[in-house]
Amino acid sequence: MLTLHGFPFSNYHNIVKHALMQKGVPFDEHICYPHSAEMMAVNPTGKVPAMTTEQGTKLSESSVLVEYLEDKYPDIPLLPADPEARAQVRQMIKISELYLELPARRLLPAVLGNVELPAATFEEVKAVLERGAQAIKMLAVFQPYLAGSEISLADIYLRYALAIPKMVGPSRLDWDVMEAVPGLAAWDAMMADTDVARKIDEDQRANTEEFMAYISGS
Ligand SMILES: N[C@@H](CCC(=O)N[C@@H](CS)C(=O)NCC(=O)O)C(=O)O
Repeated sequence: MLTLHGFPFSNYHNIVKHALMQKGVPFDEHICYPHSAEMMAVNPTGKVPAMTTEQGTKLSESSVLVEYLEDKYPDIPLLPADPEARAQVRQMIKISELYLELPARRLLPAVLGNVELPAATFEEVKAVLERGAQAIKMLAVFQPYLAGSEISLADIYLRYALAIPKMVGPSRLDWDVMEAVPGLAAWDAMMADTDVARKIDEDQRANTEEFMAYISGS
């Protein structure tokens, strides 16, 4: 059986877990933390998540993993068939990663580790986040999903890419992504109101204590 390696507190882990569950692909969840010997054995970067496929191939990088799932298990598609529409879904995935998740992540040391960051970092992060939010505002159709009437990888990716912007925006930047993009809050509530999302959120809550212990020990 396919194995997903990582931990349920991780938003990147949950992108892949959500895609697996949405597609109904059976998998084992092997709980391990970044840079542990177990993780290094399956992912040379040591980051979460990684996957061992049914064939035994070890793969990493969340976007690569969800694309692999789409290639390997096409029965329940999460990308449109039309190449133009497929590219538009991938465009929203890329924007979610580069202009929302990654810049907001730069503030995690301040939030989780009480590290003092220079004011310029906050300004830089806010400028990139505003650009990401503006791009999603222009690209997403919310009918009711980002790319139209069917859920796609863009919806799954953005749901978890928003985790850190939602946390650091109001508390550190005096800015709220949920207000910056009309329709985003309703879409987010709709995405949360599914069996798959509820299970993932429940697993995340259950992993919080262990994850915090990992953070304080690392
Ligand atoms: N580009 C990677 C990012 C994964 C990532 O940053 N995962 C976090 C956990 S949410 C991690 O492993 N952090 C440890 C580190 O950055 O060394 C992906 O898309 O899978």
